Amino acid sequence: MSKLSFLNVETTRRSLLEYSGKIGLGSALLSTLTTLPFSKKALAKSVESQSNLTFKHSACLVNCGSRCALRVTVDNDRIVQVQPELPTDESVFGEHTIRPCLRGRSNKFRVYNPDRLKYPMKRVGKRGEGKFKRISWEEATQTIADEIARIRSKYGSDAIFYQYGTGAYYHTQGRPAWQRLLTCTGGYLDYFNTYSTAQIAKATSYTFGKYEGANFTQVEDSDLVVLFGLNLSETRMSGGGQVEELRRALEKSQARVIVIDPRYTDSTVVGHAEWLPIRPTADAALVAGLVHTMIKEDLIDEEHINKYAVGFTKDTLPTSAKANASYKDYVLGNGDDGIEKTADWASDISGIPAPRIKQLAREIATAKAAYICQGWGPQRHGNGEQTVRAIQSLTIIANQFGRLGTNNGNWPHGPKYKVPYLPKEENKVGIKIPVYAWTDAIAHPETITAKTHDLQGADKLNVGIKMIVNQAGNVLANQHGQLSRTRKILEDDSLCETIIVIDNHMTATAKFADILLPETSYLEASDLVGNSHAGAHQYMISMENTITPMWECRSTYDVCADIARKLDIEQEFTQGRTQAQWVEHHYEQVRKERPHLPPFAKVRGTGVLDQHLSPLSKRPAHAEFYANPQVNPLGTPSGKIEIYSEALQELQDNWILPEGDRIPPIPEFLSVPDTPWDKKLNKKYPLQLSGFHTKGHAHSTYASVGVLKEAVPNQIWMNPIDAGERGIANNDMVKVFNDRGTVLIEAKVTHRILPGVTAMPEGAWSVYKNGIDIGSCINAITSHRLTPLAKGNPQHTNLVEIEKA
Ligand SMILES: Nc1nc2c(c(=O)[nH]1)N[C@H]1C(S)=C(S)[C@@H](COP(=O)(O)OP(=O)(O)OC[C@H]3O[C@@H](n4cnc5c(=O)[nH]c(N)nc54)[C@H](O)[C@@H]3O)O[C@H]1N2
Ligand SMILES: Nc1nc2c(c(=O)[nH]1)N[C@H]1C(S)=C(S)[C@@H](COP(=O)(O)OP(=O)(O)OC[C@H]3O[C@@H](n4cnc5c(=O)[nH]c(N)nc54)[C@H](O)[C@@H]3O)O[C@H]1N2
Ligand code: SF4
Ligand SMILES: [Mo]
Repeated sequence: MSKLSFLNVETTRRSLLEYSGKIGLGSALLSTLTTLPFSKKALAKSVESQSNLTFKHSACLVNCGSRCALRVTVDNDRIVQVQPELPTDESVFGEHTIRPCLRGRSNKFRVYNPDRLKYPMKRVGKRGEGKFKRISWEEATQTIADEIARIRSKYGSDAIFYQYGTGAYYHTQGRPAWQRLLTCTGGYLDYFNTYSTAQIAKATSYTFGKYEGANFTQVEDSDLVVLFGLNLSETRMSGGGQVEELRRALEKSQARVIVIDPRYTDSTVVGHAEWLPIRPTADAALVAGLVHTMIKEDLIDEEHINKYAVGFTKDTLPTSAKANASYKDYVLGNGDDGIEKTADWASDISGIPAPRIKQLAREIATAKAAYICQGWGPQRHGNGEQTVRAIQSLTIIANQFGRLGTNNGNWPHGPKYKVPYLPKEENKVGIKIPVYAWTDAIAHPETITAKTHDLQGADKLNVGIKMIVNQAGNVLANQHGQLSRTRKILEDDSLCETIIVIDNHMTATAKFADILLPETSYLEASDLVGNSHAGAHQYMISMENTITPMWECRSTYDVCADIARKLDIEQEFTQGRTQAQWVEHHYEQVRKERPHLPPFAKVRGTGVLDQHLSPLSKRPAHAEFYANPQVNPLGTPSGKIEIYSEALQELQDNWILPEGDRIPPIPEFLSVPDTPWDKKLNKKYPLQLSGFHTKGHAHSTYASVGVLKEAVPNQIWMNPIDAGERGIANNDMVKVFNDRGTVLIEAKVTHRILPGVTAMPEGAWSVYKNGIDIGSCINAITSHRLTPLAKGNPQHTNLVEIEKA
């Protein structure tokens, strides 16, 4: 059986032999085929010529940061298998060319999953109950057109919210199609921030002006790599993406790798790295401890720091600052809190032994070129902005900034291959809420203002959200914090009156739809897409539907064009083009810039096109600024790196913050709610719980695929000490709870996590029964509290108790 798995894991030997007879494969060839690795070009060619199987080219469009091409074997309009593309002469990484991970390769099971949405439906039961009735596309599109018109005239266009959603990165259908439709008909209430990077994006603008980071190819010239909560082995898994880039660079430089993470991650294992286990939210304290040692042991060059940064020493503070407000004063105990940030102090908070902190300070400060980087887990916390700015500041303080082999503390976005998207018109509403505040924008719109929520484009909200268009997203009932609260708000259909959901599967969010539409899955769709942002490897993919769309699934381009016709704006929406014509139009736009490309007819549906490594791949972060800070200032008010930010102090003075929230001008360690420093709550809930992104799924996408669930079960990681105290053994079912809810999940008892700390993958499918999430979805117990500066999501900051179920 295992040898036969090349065709179909569900195929028996007998059926395969019958099948091979039908398609004319000799048994000798068949046995060769089923034993040899299939990535051999010649062999594949011979198969193509001798059989009736066809090979089609698609892509995995999920939001994992990578973008993998898929080579799909099809028999009689049926997907037989999904594999990596074959290497070509262009392949940047040779055999490792854009190699899809386990999720991409499981696509057959995602396409044929029993939970697929098949027909348009409308809700018949109570909102959220999940009872639907099949309707025609005609009725569905007419209802949506009517609702758009009704909500606009009754409440205004700012009552229509276009919800966050990252399930599919199409260029000519999906999200761009809905955005085009909604902007053509008067606009919508928009959001700023993402669930991914709210804290780091905002905080970075105060340190550096704009977000950038040095590609991992930089590591070729490093002797030390320090990764704060960066787990590329799970979060950037493509063979053509960042995990491969870092591996190759390390092979060249042989740099030592240190990973600072509450968990001993796959990246730590694979990178032969040293693991420094840290308590969640404690990174800014660790950094202060490191800088303390560097100051005390005379390992820093103040003149060099002051050339590039403001706020490390007194004499570079702006005149508005208090005399003792510098970062150096904070570290040495001269700041307002009067506490010296010794290694012992940092050890008490972070859990890392003081001698190791001192040694790490020496290692970083004396490295020839240290590449310092952070994932986005460290910032998805209540004090994430502080963590971000502390790690960024460390790079210039330790003189590990600007030179070859160094970085600015940020996870790099690789340069994208620019493939156009369906254009959207100007959004006439012009108002943006922080994305994590959408529940409040439904239930308490009057509380959302510029000074409380950083509301953009207006001082306050008008009526709030009355209609949601939810395309390829599962935040309504799976991916947002404190789901019990979210569900209650959505169940009340007098608040948000209309919810449109477009998905492939019957998700928790789909159950909250009033109108539920089935879209084609990746393998049923045609488009021209660029590489994502993961790595210096650039390319585009021409994908063509590998099978005929099943049931009544349709492309949202066609659906939106139907709605546009009903609203009398079809011509405006389509500009006279079909989706296929838009795809060709986009290709021709690319070809204008890259005349070496062949005509579209030659490459349509052929998969990966125009692979190359970005010429920017060897540039250190902010290289021009480093070379000449006077001539090439940063985008900050001072033009320098702002360790002290006057603009942040102004926000602290002018914004209305909830009690206990602070926005300090320097990257201090802040103890925030739901951490061990929240003493009262910590007594009741003694364990920290952090989330993580698992290789088993990309958020909730792929999370219902059976083979993946078996390969990578959703489990809560617990240290044997914590498990032992609670009589919990490995693989026991446990209840994880706090005041916000209860989750049922299997325990993974392991030394790979610190005592006192637990961790759960995010993205498991939420299933509520009697008030308990029996689907192991972490968001039953996460918080919806906004972070102080970014107004972002602190979904990794939680306190819980655990008991055997
Ligand atoms: N397989 C897979 N890949 C994905 C995704 C997915 O769901 N599945 N999601 C994609 C998306 S949209 C995004 S935004 C990115 C997310 O990428 P990240 O946000 O970086 O991923 P996380 O797993 O949340 O966090 C990374 C690591 O940080 C650690 N960590 C948590 N808290 C702390 C802390 O306080 N300090 C330190 N030092 N470490 C901490 C976690 O244990 C984890 O190992 O990944 C992308 N890639
Ligand atoms: N507790 C906790 N919560 C988190 C996070 C965390 O770290 N911890 N991470 C946050 C982050 S970084 C992110 S980016 C968000 C992600 O949250 P979402 O953007 O909601 O991502 P998914 O959960 O993958 O939901 C995507 C949906 O798109 C659907 N889909 C896939 N392909 C298609 C398609 O071709 N067409 C259509 N119409 N639908 C499709 C999938 O079935 C799925 O329902 O989650 C956030 N939530
Ligand atoms: S999930 Fe990401 S890494 Fe895996 S196949 Fe899809 S795009 Fe590639
Ligand atoms: Mo994300």
